[in-house]
Parts: sequence; structure tokens; C-alpha cells
Amino acid sequence: METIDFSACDSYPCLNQGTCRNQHTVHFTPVAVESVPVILVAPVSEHAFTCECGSEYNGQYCENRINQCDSEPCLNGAVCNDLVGDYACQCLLGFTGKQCQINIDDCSRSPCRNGGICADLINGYRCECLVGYSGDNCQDGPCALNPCMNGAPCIESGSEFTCQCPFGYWGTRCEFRSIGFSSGAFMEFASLDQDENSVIIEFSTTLPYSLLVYNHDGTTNKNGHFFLLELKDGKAHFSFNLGAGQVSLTTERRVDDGNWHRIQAIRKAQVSHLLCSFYN
Ligand SMILES: [Ca+2]
Repeated sequence: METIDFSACDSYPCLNQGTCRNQHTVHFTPVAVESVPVILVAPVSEHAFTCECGSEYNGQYCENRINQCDSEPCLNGAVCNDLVGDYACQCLLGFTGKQCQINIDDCSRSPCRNGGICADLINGYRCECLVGYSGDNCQDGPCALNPCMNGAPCIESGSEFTCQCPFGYWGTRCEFRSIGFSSGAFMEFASLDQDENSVIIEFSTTLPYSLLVYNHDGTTNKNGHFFLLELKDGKAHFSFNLGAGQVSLTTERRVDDGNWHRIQAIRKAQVSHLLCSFYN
């Protein structure tokens, strides 16, 4: 009897540096071989092999090259590059991480100023500014948008602003303009009621002496009826005469400062009031 050495790996069946492992399987279903006068009975012996492939290959013979990008490991639009046993992702701007799975926190530098709230975007951020501030980083104060009209300088105070109106303009933004009167000019209205009057006038002047409202009965004697609102020495002066003599009221505060003032003169028969509001 002769024995023959046999190994399934002897033929180097594994490709691409795959490691071959022998597998010897014995089946115990007996096989009889007759050769008169001898009958040989033996189990079935099966010689096989397996290939242990490197990380780059698979298949029974390690014949298939593995593309590490086939499993699409790169996220968020990244490009995958196949390497030896690995992959590398080329991330789009705004992403990082092995698989580009991390959205970079663009708010980490705290770019929003003046209390603005930062919202992280992809490769960017957005600042939600508090009232009164503007700009990409909320860096601009309330005067940045030029809220003051008619050439008025804008003064910032935190999130608030103040317009320094030039003479003749008024309003929060100096958006209103008054009509100026030159010396001797006037506006004429219907005659006032003889018994009861309420006159409201808003004015701005730097003149310490000026006539605001004058109404009279057309007579020229000293007992003639009249209704007069004027500035004397910079103070509002209200006087009238309904035949019982002249009655006068004067404000204590000067109103010839160029700011806007509101004066309401009320007369009911011989009873009168003088109300003065100061806007500035
Ligand atoms: Ca981001």
C-alpha cells in the first residue's frame, strides 16, 4: 500500500496574497471497492480549502477587489475616495468628521453682537438682532439706517435714537415741517366766538416777542373786546377783555427756545385758563 501526500493548497488557489487553509473532511459513508479477492472499504475523504483574504479583496479565491466606498460611508454630499483598506471623505464646506457627519458650529465664535441670537447654518450663521440693531452681526445701532430726516443728526443711546431736528422741523424723525412766518405775515381765520373760546396752537420760535393769535371786535377804544395770545419776553401771554377790563395770564417758563410748544388758551366769559405743554 502506498500513501500519497495531498494538500488542496498546493496549487496556490488563493489570489492577491490570500492565505490558503486546508480543509480535510471525512465522510463516514463507507465506499467499497472490490478487487478480487480483496474488498476494500473506506470512508470518503474530501480535501478542500478556504482563502483568507486581505482587507482589499473578497471572494472564494480573493479574486474580487473591494471598493471601500461601495457602502457609501460619506455623508452630507461628501466625495468618497477609496484607499487601501480604508476610505477618505472630502467634505463639503461646513462639515467635518471621518464621514463628514458633523455640521460645524459656526456660532462658536459668538459672531452676533449687541445681544443678537446666533442660528447655526451650513457653512454660515444668521444673527437675529434685538430691536434697534441691524447688520449681518447686529453690529449697527439704530442710527445706521438713517432714521432722521431733513438732515437731522442722529444720536444713539443703546437701542434708542434721538433726532436733533433743525429749526423748523419736528417729530420723532424730524419728518414734520412747520410753516414759518416772516415779519408782518399772518394767517386769518373766522372770528372767535364772543362768549367761549378754546384755541390750541403749536409753535416753535426763537423770537421773545411775537403775536400768535389776535381777535377783536373791530373797535379801537380801550374797552373794545379782544382775545390775544402773544409772547412777551419769551413767555406765553394770554389776555382778553370782554368789557370788564383786561385779564392777563403769563407762563413762568420761557418758550422762545426754538423747541416745539403747545399752548391751549381757554376762555369762558370772564374765566380763563392758559395751558402750556413743553415738548423738549
Ligand atoms: Ca454650521
